[in-house]
Order: sequence, then C-alpha cells, then structure tokens
Amino acid sequence: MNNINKTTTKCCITIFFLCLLAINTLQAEDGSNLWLRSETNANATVSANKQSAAIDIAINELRTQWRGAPIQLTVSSAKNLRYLGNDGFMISGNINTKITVTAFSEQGLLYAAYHLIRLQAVGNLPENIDIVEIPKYQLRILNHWDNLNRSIERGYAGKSLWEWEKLPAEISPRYKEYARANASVGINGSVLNNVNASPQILSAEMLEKVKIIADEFRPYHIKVYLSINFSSPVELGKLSTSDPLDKDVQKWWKNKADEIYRLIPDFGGFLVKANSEGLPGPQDFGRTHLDGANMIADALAPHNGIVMWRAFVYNPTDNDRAKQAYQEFMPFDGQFRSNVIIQVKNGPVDFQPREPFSPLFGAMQKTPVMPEFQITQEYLGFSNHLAYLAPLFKECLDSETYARGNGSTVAAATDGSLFGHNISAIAGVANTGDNVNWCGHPFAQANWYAFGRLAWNHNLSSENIAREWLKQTFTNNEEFVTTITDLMLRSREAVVDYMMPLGLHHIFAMGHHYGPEPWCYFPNVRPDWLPPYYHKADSAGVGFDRTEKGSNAVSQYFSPLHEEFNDIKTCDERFLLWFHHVEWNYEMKSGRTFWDELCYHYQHGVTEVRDFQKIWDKVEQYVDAERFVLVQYKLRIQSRDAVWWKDACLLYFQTFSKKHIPYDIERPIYDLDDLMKIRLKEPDIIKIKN
Ligand code: BDP
Repeated sequence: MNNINKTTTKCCITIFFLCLLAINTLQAEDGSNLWLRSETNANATVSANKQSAAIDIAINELRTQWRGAPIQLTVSSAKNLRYLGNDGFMISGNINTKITVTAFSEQGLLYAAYHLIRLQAVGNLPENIDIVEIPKYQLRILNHWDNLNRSIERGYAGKSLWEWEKLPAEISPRYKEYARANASVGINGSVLNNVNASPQILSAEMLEKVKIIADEFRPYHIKVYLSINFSSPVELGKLSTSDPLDKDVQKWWKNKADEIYRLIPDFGGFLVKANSEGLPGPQDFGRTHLDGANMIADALAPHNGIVMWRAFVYNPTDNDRAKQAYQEFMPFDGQFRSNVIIQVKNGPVDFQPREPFSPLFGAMQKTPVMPEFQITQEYLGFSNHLAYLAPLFKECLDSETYARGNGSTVAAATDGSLFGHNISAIAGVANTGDNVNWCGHPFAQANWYAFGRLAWNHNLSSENIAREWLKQTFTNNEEFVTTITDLMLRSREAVVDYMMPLGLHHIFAMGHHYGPEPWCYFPNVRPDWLPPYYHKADSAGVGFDRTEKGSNAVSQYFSPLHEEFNDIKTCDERFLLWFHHVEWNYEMKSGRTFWDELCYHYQHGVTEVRDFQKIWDKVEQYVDAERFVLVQYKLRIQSRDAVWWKDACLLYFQTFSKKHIPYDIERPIYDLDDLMKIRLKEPDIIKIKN
C-alpha cells in the first residue's frame, strides 16, 4: 500500500470510530466483567458474627455494592438451621432499616451476598425481604475439557485459563475472577482437565500446580476435581497393569488419593471417562464399569471424595448407539459404592441441538445419577452462533420420565428428591477460555450463567434467567430487556431449525462438528461416527427407526413414553426422525408432507437469524459500541452459516426425496457439489470466523 493510501485509510478508520462514538456514547466494554458490573462505591454497613476468607468476601461484595440498610451476617450451627444444608441461607428484614442473613455454613453467607446483589441489580428487591434459598443440587460443577498444553477440546474462546507453564510460581488473577463469577451463580466445583485425560495430570509436578489453583478457589467455595486416565498406574506408576482387581493397582490409587489430599484437603474427587472412544478402562482387563468405579471410589472414600463415572460409552457394534449407555449401566444399578455417581449426558447420543432425554434418567434408581450438559457449543455453532441454552437444559430437566408416575421429571430423578440419594450433582462442559470476554461470543456468557442458575434452582424459567442476565450484563432498560429476551428465547430453536429439525441428529462435518456434512462417508471410519448412520436417508424416507420394529430404543423409556415414541402418530414431531424412518410423503400434523415440512423448518431457521440481525440493529442505542459490533458481526456469520446449513441439507436430502423445494422458500444459493468440497479444519474456522 502506498503512503497516500495508508493515510486515507487511517483517516477513514478514525472517522469511522468517531462516528461510532457520536452514535453511541456508552463506554466501550470488552465483556471481561461478565454479569458482575455493579458499581463498587456503595460503602454499605455490613457486619458478621464470624470471620473467615469466605465471609470476608461476602462482606466485601456487599460493602462495595449494596445500596440499602445495614446487613448483619450470621453463621450458626443451630440444629434448626440444618435444613439449609451447607449452601442454603435465609434473608429477612427491611431494605431501608435492617437486613439479617443467616446460614448454617459460611458459604451460605457468600451465596446470600450474591443473591442480594443480583436482586438489587435486576430491580427485584421487595421492601420487606423474607427469603429462604436452598440449592436443588448439592454439587454444581463445571467440566473443563482443557488439555495440559492449554488447548481446549471443543473450546472456542482461546486457550485454557489454567496457565500450567507458569504455575506454581505465577498465579493469574483470572483464577480468582473465575472463582468469583462461579460463586456468584452458585457453581461450587470445577473439573480442571479434559475427560480425555492425560495420565500426567496426576504427576507430583502437576499436583503442585493444581494445589495452587485449589488454594485460589477455596475462599469462593469452588472445589477442585480432576479427570483421570484409567491406565495411570501403568503410564505414570510404571505398574504392569491397571486391572482394577489387582492389589498393586488398588494400592497405587489409594496412595495417589492420599498424596492429593495431603496437598488439597478439600479435593472433590475424580471424573472418569473409561472404555469410551478409545480410552482405557476396566473392560480392557475383562472387568466391568462397576469394578472400575468401585475401585477408584474405595481410594477416595477415606477422604470423602467422590467418583463421577461417565455413562458416555458406546462401541461400533450392530447395536444402536443410543441404547448402549443404558445397556451397559442398568445391570449394575444398586451395586456402586455410595461415593459413586453416574454422570449421564442429557441425551442418549451426544449433545445434539435437540435430543430426547437419556432413558437412564429415571431408570437408574438405586444409584445417584447426574446430568451432564454441554455449555460449550460444540454442536451449536461454536462461539459464532447466538444460541441461548437455558431452554435446552430445561427441556431435559423438565422432561417427564414417568419413573414413578407423574412428577418424575429428569430434575426430580437427579436432584435427590425422587429417589432420596445422599449425593446430588449436575455438570456442564464449560465454554470458558482466556479470551478477554471469557466465552468468545458475548451471548455465550449467558449459557454459563444459566447453567449455574439452573443448577441452583431448576424451577427458574429460561425467560427470567435471560432477563436477569441481560439486566446485569447490558442494561436495565425495559425495551432492550424485553426485546432481547424474546430473541434469546427463540435462538436455540432457530439453530435446531437450520441445522437439524424434526429429530435429525449428528449430520455434522466429521471432526470439527461445525458445518453440515450429511453425506460424509469414509469406508474405513466407524459407521457410528458418520452421518448416514444417523439419518439413514433413502428413496423411501429419512430417519432412524428406533421403534419396536427397528432398534427398539423406545423400550428403554417408561410407559406411556415408550408407546408414544413408538407410534409415528403420537410421537412428538420434534423427535420424529430420532425414532422413525419417515416417508417423504408422510402427512404431518400441519397437513404438509414430511418433505415440505422439513423445507419449511430449514427456511424458518434462516428467517429467524435474519430477524435477529434486524432486532439487534434496532437496540444499538442501548449497547456499548464494542459489544454491539461484535454481536452484529457474529450474527452475520450465523446468517451465512444458516443458509449454508439449509442449502446443504435440503439439496442433499433432495437427492433422495426427488421433490422440489416449495416455491415460497428461498432458492438455494450454493451448489451441492461446491458444499461437498468444503474441508474446514477447526483452527480455520476460528481464524476465518473471528
Ligand atoms: C463428544 C466430543 C468429544 C468428547 C466426547 C466426550 O466430540 O470431543 O471427548 O464428546 O464427551 O461430543 O467424551
């Protein structure tokens, strides 16, 4: 570029930013403060009956942000407060005269402080307060799929927050900021490393580093957990086997647990992915998941640690992948040690934009089971697409399992209320990274927030969570909040529509899972890793027959769901292709043929995102320029991607249906042949799109 051009360019850029400033006088925000943006000059009067690191935090948060009557914090071990559990609290009083906060444990005071600050920030404080809050799940845990080299499996917001290379000497200020953000929404645990775990995480050197992070988190009552690799005794301990029934192996795990607890006395426990997707596990030695889980549980039991054993297991057999977790785990129900909890993904396959709930929820009754959600949007457009996930989480939690008749929702089956287990837990695969705004997309922060809020109270509505998040993260302006809440509530359904409507699933491009590749086929790849396994399109129709005549996955659900899903006439159309191979001409409830309905769903997804762009542009006056432009930019990507998805899927399925796309639907703008040539690698997507 010559100099004149350079100067002109510079001038243009300056004028552009001046214009932006003139249009938008709100101070630019980089999103680093998340939803914790209250002014900190309140100078409130706050006192407590005890002193501790956690109580100091509670006092400091209130002192700097609370604008109301003096607050007295009381922690008391009185018997009549036991029902509050470790995390619950009571708040009473009048916001103009005096407020009393009481808890059984210090962390209750911490959560109460954040509760009060939130109520104030969203304008929901009644004059007279009388609140009792007890979280629904005891353990509310983030799972980080972070590798030791700081890459993040399925992470779309930069590198891992854990700076292993600098630890233990240098301590990033973000450890505390992260802990604070979690505590503010009630999250109380973090699994620091990837479920595809390196054995090295348990080395003495790494444990010294983990200890530092645990120390940073402790005042915020975030417990640290680690994912372990089942063959650590061989890989790290140089034993000749990792057989769970071998005495030396058992001893190795006991010693390892002792070593960890010497460093981290409140260590939470282990998360285990075993015999899944090529990882080692007890079955390598002819043992079972039960043998493996109980052996690890015995090592942790003396320290009150727990084992979260994942049910995400499947093998390339003739058997329907969606049935395998249930088949593997149900026979062991009731035989696990009391400190084992089975961690089950929300759906039977894998974090798809929509799945029915996993039939293990409700079916496993004698063993505690915890739901695992994915907050990071591996299958929902990464950090490029705006998809508010509270509706997805709630769709699962509110699903009726019929395990004990009406009222046996997934939430009730897992929060301890239905089956009375001693441990209850819920996990979300984190979407955080070292990006300045933590999550990549400004709206992805809402999913972290929503996970925490629902883990605390799954009865909260998606709408209220969105409203409170928006008010704290952007502005209290009612027009903004109402308009964008509506957009958020529509956003996940829009993604389902332009990616995989009507029960379609796993038709993603191989590997990165970003774009569409329903045609993807390699002769040497496991069939259950390829889209045709899931959509089974042919000239007759499309969809996976899981009815009694097909794989019979419907039989894993209680009556009346079993029968409802089994019958194409009664099956919820949102799950139609999940359970049925549907003929192209099948008549849908709308009166349209199935093919037409499919086309309209894809179109609807595209139309929705275009509408989101318009809506966002209209609220420009309420948003600072930095975040406004970023969201606007990401919505453009999302719009283009939605058309890409629609064209790819409709053109591909059309090769089977041989039907025309209804004429009132936008014509494809891409050629199938060209779309089939796209080969994105994960780093490319991040580079191109960010
Ligand atoms: C799949 C992800 C893979 C994870 C796996 C899991 O593609 O990266 O390792 O889930 O949950 O969805 O273990």
